[in-house]
Amino acid sequence: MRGGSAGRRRLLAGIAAGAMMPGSVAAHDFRAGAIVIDHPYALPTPPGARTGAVYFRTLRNGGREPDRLLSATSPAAAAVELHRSAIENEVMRMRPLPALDLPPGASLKVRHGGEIHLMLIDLKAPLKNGERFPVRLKFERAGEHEVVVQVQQPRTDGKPPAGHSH
Ligand SMILES: [Cu+2]
Repeated sequence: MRGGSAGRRRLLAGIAAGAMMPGSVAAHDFRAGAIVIDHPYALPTPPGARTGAVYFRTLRNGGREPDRLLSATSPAAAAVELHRSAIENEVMRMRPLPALDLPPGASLKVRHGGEIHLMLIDLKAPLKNGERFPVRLKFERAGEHEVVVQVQQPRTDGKPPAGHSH
């Protein structure tokens, strides 16, 4: 189990590095075992909106074992669902995903305008630009880890923000 103990040392080093910068969002990525959660973010929501979405710049499995994101919770919403958007009969629809597969080496883009997002159901308050809120992610292998989501305006690249019309 030589490789296993080396992996464990790397894991502990990662935790120690994270613990040395509490509250820092300069790097703004999070490590859950072999999983790297790079830049969790959400877009501001209009007043009265009941739903929002959480995205990640990337969600990466740097380990050698498959993992899966099983579920998430947040104090910002009554529930958090894993969603995949797809065009069905020329209409964009969102379907709940039972889990999000993270094979070894996978680097998933979970960005706005993409296929996958975490849906915030029944927001307690609108998401305002510049705010942050926690989301707790539950991975099959890496366990439960809390990340801090940054609410931010999307870059103005001419594309409209991804719509969420439930
Ligand atoms: Cu959705």
